[in-house]
Amino acid sequence: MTGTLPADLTDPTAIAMRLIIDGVAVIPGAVVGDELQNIRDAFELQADKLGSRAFEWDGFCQSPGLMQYICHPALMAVMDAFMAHFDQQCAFTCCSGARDVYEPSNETQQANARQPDIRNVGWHDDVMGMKNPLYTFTAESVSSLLYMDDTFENNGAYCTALGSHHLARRGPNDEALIANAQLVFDHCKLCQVPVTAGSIILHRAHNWHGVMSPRQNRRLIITTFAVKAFYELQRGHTQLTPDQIAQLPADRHKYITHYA
Ligand SMILES: O=C(O)CCC(=O)C(=O)O
Repeated sequence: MTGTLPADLTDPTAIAMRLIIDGVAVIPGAVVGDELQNIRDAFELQADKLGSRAFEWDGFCQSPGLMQYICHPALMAVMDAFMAHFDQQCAFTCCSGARDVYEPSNETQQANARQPDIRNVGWHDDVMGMKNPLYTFTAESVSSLLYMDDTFENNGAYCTALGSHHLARRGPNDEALIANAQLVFDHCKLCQVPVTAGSIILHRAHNWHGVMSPRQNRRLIITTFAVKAFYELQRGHTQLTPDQIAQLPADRHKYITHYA
C-alpha cells in the first residue's frame, strides 16, 4: 500500500487533527520570503564557519539567524492546537541542530537516489534512539522538520507509515514499546510527503518514517516538543541559557522550560 499525503491544509486546528489521527501533518509554507532566505543564509554561514553541513545544538545556538526559528509562531499555532486537544500545554524539548542530508560523495545514498524505492528509506520510530523512554512522555511527543529546500516524491521526500504511532504501546513500568516493523509494513499505508521549501512536517515520536535519498541539497532543522507536565519524565532535553532565551520574542518564552 503506497500513496501520497495531502499537504494543502492551512488552518492550525485542522493540521493538528491530522497529526492526532495520521501521526503526521504538513504546515505548508510556514516560513517564506526573506525570512526563509535569512534562515538559509544563516545555515550556510554557520556551515562554512564550522566546516560541516551537519551540526548539532552547540553549533546551531551560535547563530542568531538560526535561533530566530526556535518556537516559530506558525509551528507553535499547530503545536498549541495539538496540546489543547489533550488539555495540555506545549514545551520545547530539543533542537538537534541543522543539516544538509545531501551527500554527493556518499555512494550508497546516490545509488539509492538513482533507484528510488519507498521500502528502502531507513524506516524507523524516533523513540528507538531514546534512553529509557516512558510511554506517558513519548505518546504525545512531536518532532518538527523545517525544510529549507523543496523535496520531491522520488528525490528527498520524507516518507511516513500513516497511523503507525497507533501501534506503539505502553509496557510494564510505563516503558514505551515500539511497534513491530512487520506489523507496520503489513498494515500502514506508506506515503511520500514531498514539500515546498519553508514547509514544516510534524510527526508523532512513534510515527515510523524515513527519507527518499536526495539528488540535491536537502537542508533541514529539527526541533521537538512534548507535554509540559511530562517534561521531567525524560532526560536529555536541550537547556537554553538566559542569553539564548533573550534572543527569542517574549511570546515564545512560555514554551521554554528547564529541569527542576
Ligand atoms: O530528514 C528527514 O526528513 C527525516 C529525518 C529523520 O528521519 C529523523 O531525524 O529521524
